Amino acid sequence: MKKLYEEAQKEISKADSLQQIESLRVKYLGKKGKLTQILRGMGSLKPEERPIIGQIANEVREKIENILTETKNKIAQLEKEKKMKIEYLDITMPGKLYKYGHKHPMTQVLDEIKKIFLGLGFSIAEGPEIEFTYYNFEALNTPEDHPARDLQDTFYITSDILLRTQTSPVQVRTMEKTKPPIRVISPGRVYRSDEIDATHSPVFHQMEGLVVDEGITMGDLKGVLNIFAKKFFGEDTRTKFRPHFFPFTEPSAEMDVSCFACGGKGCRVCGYTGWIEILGAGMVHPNVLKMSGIDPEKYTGFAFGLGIDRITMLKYGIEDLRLLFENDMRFIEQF
Ligand code: 2U9
Repeated sequence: MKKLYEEAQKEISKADSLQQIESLRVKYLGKKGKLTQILRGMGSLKPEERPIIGQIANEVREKIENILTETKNKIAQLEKEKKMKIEYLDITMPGKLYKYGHKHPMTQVLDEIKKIFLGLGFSIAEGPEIEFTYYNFEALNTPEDHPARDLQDTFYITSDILLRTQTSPVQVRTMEKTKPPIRVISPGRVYRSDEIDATHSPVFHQMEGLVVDEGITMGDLKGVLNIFAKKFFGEDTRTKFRPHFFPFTEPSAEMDVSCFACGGKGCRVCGYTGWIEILGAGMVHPNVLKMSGIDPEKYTGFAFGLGIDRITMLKYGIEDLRLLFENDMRFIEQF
């Protein structure tokens, strides 16, 4: 038994894994282990020898158990240290910065403009981008010989169907199906057969507005568009209306705002004029009201239209329209 103990001690001291410890425990102390085998042989001893040998066997078992436990704890500690070394985590390291997406600059501008008009009691109207020629031109008092109707300027699908060149068809459809008072804005994509350059794209974005009710005047037009200009470009913004021509409005005007970059003194942004052209507007032509089933003797209205792409470029000082469509992350991330 002494030899057995020494042998066990030697083997256990060499063990370097928990599995080895377990197999050594089985080898020496298990049911078929070496110590059990010795105890089985006790039958051949003299009766007076048995308790003495039995006691020694118990002592040996206890001692082997002790060194097994001791070594097991040592190995467990070493393994833990090894694991800690491999899995070391520096909790003082700066965290990983997650990239958050955000809205496209043009969407941000459109959201801002929509919010202003929603606050003024307008609602949003939408309609198809593929339109009947009727809604895009005839219903808007744009005659057959108007240059905008030229094949060179408009994408026709058939002679009756085209890609809308303005969002006005949406308002025509609104007038057909709703009785005044009407207060709508119609943001959306529009198409024109233009060559791509720094200020032109065959697809761009517009927002138009329409108000129809009894007693609507040019004063209402100026009042609403003044509020819009101040809310969007800043409270100090002044506006100026210049006469213009559109087939669907009469009288028509273009609105300039005092330059938001220089306040009107003149700078590169406003081409040293102090003013920036922002939108077109006018009183809805009586023919347009009539064609959509609204009595021009009873009702009047005003309408306006602005280019979202252009306003976005102005607001952020973007000099090339193509940047808004290319989605180059180096550009997009700046907004
Ligand atoms: C109806 C009646 C009248 C919409 C209008 C403009 C003036 C205008 C341009 C701005 C820049 C188009 O994107 S742009 O090139 N638009 O100047 N739009 S009045 O007039 C309407 C609309 C609908 C029934």
